[in-house]
Amino acid sequence: MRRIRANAIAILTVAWILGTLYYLWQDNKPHTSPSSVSQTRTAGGRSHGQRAVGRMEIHRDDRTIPLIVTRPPRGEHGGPQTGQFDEKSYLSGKQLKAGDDPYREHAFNLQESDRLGSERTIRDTRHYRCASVSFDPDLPSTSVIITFHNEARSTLLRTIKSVLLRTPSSLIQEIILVDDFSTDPEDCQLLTQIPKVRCLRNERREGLIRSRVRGAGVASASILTFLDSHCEVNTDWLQPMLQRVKEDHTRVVSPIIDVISLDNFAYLAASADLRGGFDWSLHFKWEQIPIEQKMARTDPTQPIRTPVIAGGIFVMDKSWFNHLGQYDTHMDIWGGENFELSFRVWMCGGSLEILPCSRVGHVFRKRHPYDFPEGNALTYIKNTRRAAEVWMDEYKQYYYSARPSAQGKSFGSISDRLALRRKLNCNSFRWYLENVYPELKIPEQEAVSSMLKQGGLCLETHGTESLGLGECKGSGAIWPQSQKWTLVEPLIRQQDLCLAIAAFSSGSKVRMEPCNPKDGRQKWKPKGPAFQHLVSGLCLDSQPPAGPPIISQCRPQLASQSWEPQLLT
Ligand code: UD2
Ligand code: MN
Repeated sequence: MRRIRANAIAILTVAWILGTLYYLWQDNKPHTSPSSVSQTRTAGGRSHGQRAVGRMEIHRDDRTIPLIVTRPPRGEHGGPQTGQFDEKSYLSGKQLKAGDDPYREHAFNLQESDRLGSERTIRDTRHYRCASVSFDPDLPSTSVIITFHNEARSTLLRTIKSVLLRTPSSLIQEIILVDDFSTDPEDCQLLTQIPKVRCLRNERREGLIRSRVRGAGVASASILTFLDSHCEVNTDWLQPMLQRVKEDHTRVVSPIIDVISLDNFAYLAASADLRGGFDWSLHFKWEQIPIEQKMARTDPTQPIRTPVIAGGIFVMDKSWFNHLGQYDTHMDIWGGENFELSFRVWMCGGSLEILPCSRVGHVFRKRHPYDFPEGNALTYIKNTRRAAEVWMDEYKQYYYSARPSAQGKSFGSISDRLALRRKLNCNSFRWYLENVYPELKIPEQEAVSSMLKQGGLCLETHGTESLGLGECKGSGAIWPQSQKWTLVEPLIRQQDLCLAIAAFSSGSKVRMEPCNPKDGRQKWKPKGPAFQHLVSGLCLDSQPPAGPPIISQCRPQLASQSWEPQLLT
């Protein structure tokens, strides 16, 4: 028995080795029709006629683990053609001095980044099925816009080179660098020796928002692609995004953002099950795709709808960008613009998605390596306040509750943005919450204490059970407990006691009982100036005025059903 098992294992092993060798041979076989270059490009990347190193992959669950990684041959897709650019002298012009803290200037390990060089092999982190997705042969080209303020030369250069090396050159119209008043103008200027690279320099620090708008303003392609200045794009990152935007110009699309370690610059695959979300303080976070959507995803190459984007890496049609009002250029330096753009896109007729077959690496940092002229906190508050004031309607109250320090801070005029919102005829924030982000929990309504006034009289308790109308006895913040009511839907309460009906029929008395939110006899909702009992549909009525209140058919225009809550300050 044991012998048979051993033989079976040996046979399987030999078959596996032979299979592998055959696979490698197939993969290395010279392609027969170089003339068919770029007839159809697949996300697999190598169009016909290109030389490839052998590759073998293990497919496990939804991950692809290449054992032998393909190295893009120089000039893949016709790049990199770095022209007259002298890379060595560019990089050596700025290098870490012995003994310097490698994290100090950029909040990542500069020494490690410098050591890596500008071209390196990274793992293709896409799901293996992405390699067989095909794209239109006539995808539009794009202008890539990269803004930066004092970026490290080695990361900036690697961002640019990865774009030139890993993208079919016909798809890159130009790379527009916006130097946001970095200390050394040459960081940007010298890079224009690389074909397709343009450089704009701000004459003063503008921040990433106005810098991007400036870059977009000079872009000559019909599609804009924004990147941070410390990215590395992965195999065939651009085609899935151009395809989606070409099909529908109102889509704004992002890649999955992989992680480049800030310590050793390892390129790490990010989870493919995440989308962008936020809490009421307008703090961005990655969150799991809701379970129902996850279950419904049979095809891992399909787009993921996202309520917000992280902000730095996305592709958008240029006329759609302009039509929707670009960015709020009164936002400064960094932060908040991703919410403003995301709300605007969804509420004004577009959509946001993450494309799992597009991967771009980014160095996520723990702190900002640059200064904020007005201070980091104030700037974030100003920017997010502008987003909340323009787009969040009555829900902005939850932003202020979650970020009390925002109250009273200046945020400039928003009249232009409000006019834009009216002109574009955008949906309400409530629509956004219901249709795009129903998972965002709306905080419980805060308990409000008030008097319930009717004419000159107030609803009051007599002892623990009975109720009636009495002369209002208080002023300012000082009111007797017997006349103080707290409205927390569906309850109308006074400490631990709640307004309850005795029976469900018209004319039934109303009295006080220990609160129990599950008891149908205690549930009320406002109906104009009246309070309607939820189950019976009848309204709280003070007739006859001498006795306890009752419930009767709702006629909120009746004085005896009209309760005027008067907030206590
Ligand atoms: C994330 C976004 C970033 C932006 C930000 C919110 C990603 C990968 N990154 O922050 O793009 O949406 O959230 O605002 O989604 N920069 C300037 N001028 C400045 C400050 C920054 O040009 O005054 C540049 C900077 O060099 C970089 C880009 O703006 O290229 C984004 O800044 P970051 O990398 O510090 O922001 P990050 O990735 O923490
Ligand atoms: Mn960044």
